[in-house]
Amino acid sequence: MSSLEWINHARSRRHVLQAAAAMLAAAPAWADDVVKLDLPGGPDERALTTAFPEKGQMILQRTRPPLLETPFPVFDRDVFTPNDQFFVRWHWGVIPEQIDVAAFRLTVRGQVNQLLTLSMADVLALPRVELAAVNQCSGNSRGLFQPRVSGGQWANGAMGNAKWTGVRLRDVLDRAGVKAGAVAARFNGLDEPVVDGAPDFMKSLGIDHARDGEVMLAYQMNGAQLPLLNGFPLRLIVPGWYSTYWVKMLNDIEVLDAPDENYWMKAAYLIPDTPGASVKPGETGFNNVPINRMVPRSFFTNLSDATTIRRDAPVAVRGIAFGGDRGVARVDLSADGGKTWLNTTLGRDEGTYGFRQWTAEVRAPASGVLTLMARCTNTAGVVQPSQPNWNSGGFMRNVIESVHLTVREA
Ligand SMILES: Nc1nc2c(c(=O)[nH]1)N[C@H]1C(S)=C(S)[C@@H](COP(=O)(O)O)O[C@H]1N2
Ligand SMILES: [Mo]
Repeated sequence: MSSLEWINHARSRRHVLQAAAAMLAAAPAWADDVVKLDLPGGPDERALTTAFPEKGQMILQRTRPPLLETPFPVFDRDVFTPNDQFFVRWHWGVIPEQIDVAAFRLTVRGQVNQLLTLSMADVLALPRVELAAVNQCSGNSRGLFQPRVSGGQWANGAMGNAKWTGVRLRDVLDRAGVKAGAVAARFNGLDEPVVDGAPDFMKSLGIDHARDGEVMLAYQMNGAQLPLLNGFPLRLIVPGWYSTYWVKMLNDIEVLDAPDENYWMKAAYLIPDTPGASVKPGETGFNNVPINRMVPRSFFTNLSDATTIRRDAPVAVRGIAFGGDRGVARVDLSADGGKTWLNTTLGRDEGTYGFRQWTAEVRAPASGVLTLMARCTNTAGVVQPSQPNWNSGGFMRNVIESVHLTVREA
């Protein structure tokens, strides 16, 4: 899409979003169908919905503000998650239902030489960059925590991979001119708290991180404008970091000369400063730090505990993996409870921070149950743990995933 096409398309799209307005306000939550979930603490099933603007079928967690999860079979189709089935998460219910692109401005202020006010045309005129990256909620898979913790009970679908197109945050900051003594950049979007005095959602990055040339402001996702619910017209992309930092509908950047003490950095999204952010339930005496880099994960996409195979017949096994803040070095598969591991074949490398498909073939030697385990190692040598981590926030869930296949006689 050229810059002019982007702007024209944004204008013509406005009526779609107007229709969305009524929908978001009233939040009709009629269910098309239900999906079975394998969450230890329940619920056992959840509604599937197509009621949200620009979204296809999604798992409905909450209507206002919307929490929509990607149905897991979507991840088997492509390493890029389609925009209309990309998960959605907002903290506060006051979300603009339409954006007047002509009037939209991004402000850069604070410890800068000159205050910047950029229109979308100004943003589109900056050098264009593109990058594949996984957007994963810090609480993805929280519903699998045992003991159970409070918060959105996601299964594994609060993640997605997209090709993001936009501009470097560094280029924007350089235009404003970051002053010596700047320590962080704080990002705020157009959404607002429903109740007076509640903390507006804002996140910060250290100034060197913000200027690393990889952090970007995206105006396109998989070659199309961002869906409204995924942050139209502009959002922050922080490759390799949890998506709490990926501020949507971004319209304000403030360069700070002191660490950010706002609620969302100081009180929320803290993890134990321990290996894998893991502690024992009830444990105390550890430090907390803001959540940050992602860790490697891998998943089966074409097989589940509901799959039946035949003894001795070749079975194609497929999945996706990502390396967290690095690329995927390898994904290994075990059919003997982790005693021996077989190297799987990796699919095309679409970029360090994206999903990588992996494939293998197995045969079940005996009828009964065949358990398969998938384990990702990233290019820094970080390997997935065999035991799941635990913390009271339900953050950073990670474990070598297993599927239990039913094997019947040939
Ligand atoms: N403006 C704004 N940006 C936000 C949030 C929010 O509440 N408001 N939530 C963050 C969190 S916690 C997540 S998981 C991601 C979700 O991105 P998505 O809805 O595009 O999947 O948005 C992030 N950016
Ligand atoms: Mo999140």
